[in-house]
Amino acid sequence: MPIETPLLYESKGSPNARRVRVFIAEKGIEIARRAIDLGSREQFSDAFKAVNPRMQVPALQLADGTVITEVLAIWRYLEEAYPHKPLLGTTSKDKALVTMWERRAELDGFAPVMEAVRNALPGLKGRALSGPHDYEQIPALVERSKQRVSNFFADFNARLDSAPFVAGDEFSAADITTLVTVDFAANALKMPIPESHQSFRRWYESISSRPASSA
Ligand SMILES: N[C@@H](CCC(=O)N[C@@H](CS)C(=O)NCC(=O)O)C(=O)O
Repeated sequence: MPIETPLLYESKGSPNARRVRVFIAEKGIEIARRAIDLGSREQFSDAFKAVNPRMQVPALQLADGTVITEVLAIWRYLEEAYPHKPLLGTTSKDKALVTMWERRAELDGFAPVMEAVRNALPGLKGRALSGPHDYEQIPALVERSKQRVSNFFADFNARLDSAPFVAGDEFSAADITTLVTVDFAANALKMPIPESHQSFRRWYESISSRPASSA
């Protein structure tokens, strides 16, 4: 059956899918969704492989059948297609700053949390990286990843000492990745933001109370 509006393939337990869900909720748009059950390995089913051969969520299928994967690419599409309430910046300077801070949140925070989790969980043996290729876990990476998460907390606390939002004066996608990273670290690694990091904790309280953050 042809799909008339974009269809988001996602999964409740997926932090990457949550980055897209919160973005959609912040924009206040309605996007049809289909749940892929990662717990029962539905990402490896022939039906989902036909949608995304990389076997990952999120994936956004457009009306013409095009499938967009990668959180940043899905965000870019949604920002252009639904330009009200911009979340990726408006001026050249702000767009660059949102990209810069969002990349730091992903590379210095989100990725180390993911690395620690995927190299530790017994259920992910042989699947240390998601995607089309199998990789063995490297247990020694877990401690290093946790050190990187601690440094991310300290660095972002310093940033939030002097800015109300991660990228500056406005809420943006950089706040979304940071929020998802903080919750992921607290839930999966039992690493909440340390009590000493008051600016980061104040930011978290305010951002997590936004209605879209529960998406
Ligand atoms: N770089 C991708 C990463 C997507 C990704 O890693 N998704 C995870 C869920 S958070 C997944 O699909 N995992 C499937 C698996 O572990 O086999 C993006 O930005 O969307």
